[in-house]
Amino acid sequence: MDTMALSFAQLNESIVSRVLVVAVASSNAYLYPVCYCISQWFTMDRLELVTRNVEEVVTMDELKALLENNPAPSVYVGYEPSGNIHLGHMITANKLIDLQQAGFKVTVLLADLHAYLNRKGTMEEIAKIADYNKRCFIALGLSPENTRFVLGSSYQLSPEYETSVLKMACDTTLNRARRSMDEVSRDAEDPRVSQMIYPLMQALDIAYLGVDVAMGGIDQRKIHMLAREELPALGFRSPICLHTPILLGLDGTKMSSSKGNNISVDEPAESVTKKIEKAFCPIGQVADNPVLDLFRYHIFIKYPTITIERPEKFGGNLEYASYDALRDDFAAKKVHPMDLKKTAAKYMNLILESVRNRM
Ligand code: STL
Repeated sequence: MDTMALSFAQLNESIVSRVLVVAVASSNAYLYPVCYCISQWFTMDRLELVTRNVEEVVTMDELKALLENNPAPSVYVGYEPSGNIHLGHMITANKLIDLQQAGFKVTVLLADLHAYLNRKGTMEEIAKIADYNKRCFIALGLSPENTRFVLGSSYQLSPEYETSVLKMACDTTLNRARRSMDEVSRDAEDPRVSQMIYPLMQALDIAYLGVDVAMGGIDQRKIHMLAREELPALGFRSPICLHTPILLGLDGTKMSSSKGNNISVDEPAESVTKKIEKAFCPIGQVADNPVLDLFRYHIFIKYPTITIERPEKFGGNLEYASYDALRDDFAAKKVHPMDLKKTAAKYMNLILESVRNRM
């Protein structure tokens, strides 16, 4: 049974209900009605797990109804294959793992045709990268048995799908398609027709993958709103959307691979430590603090308690069992940025080492 896949960290969180819901939802069909009742009793805990560290839910009422009525709903996230899997991908992967623990069936779309439409390479180049990405996501902790990986081109070239694209192209104004791409496209100044097809296909992916929930970074929200509006006219359901935050880079400015302000899954430990040690982290500042964000979105997800090691003369070690407690002490200047950074580097390297060992 799937409970075996639950880690000690999750058990430590002592939310027994989650374990029960997952165990029950994934056991046998005869138990379904009983389990369904039990799972309802625990809906609140499931909702908490599903929505933690999420920036936006569209809509919360629809999500609550889904959780109440369906012990095994489905969710997908799409990625353009990328040679550089980094902290941003890790945030969505962590969220997918939460969703798996909450009983969701997870699909990861390796959106090779979307990468092509966004002019990221030839289809051959993109196919190799997609394969590497699948290995990365499994190494990041997505269960290979319970995750469906789908290559976009495996269904997006069917006559049915293409007919839907053309139908949606008739229904959607050029202005709307262009605006939906504001946050995601390159060459916003000189957009190609391919970049107008892109959001229509992304909307249709939700329908063709048959998922209840579309997840992505908050930069995907305009495309998701387009999907919610346009899909019903084609006879499909409007999806629930779950948006994770897009964080700043370690230097406190917008993340960008050329600025070296991000961390890759395959980055050597010394480089991770160096980047974190020179990260933006003013004394007592909580807002837009990328080092605190590492604790919130990466470290506390994997480690229920963390220790800040300090010499006795600086007050000795500190232990924290929640992000909020650490954040409050940092805000009160009880934790110095240098100690916060050293601790972040230690835990990030432990996390990344275990990822690398699984690749
Ligand atoms: C990017 C960066 C990123 C997300 C995406 C692309 C998402 C692409 C996508 C494509 C098709 C879908 C869903 C998502 O159905 O963070 O360049």
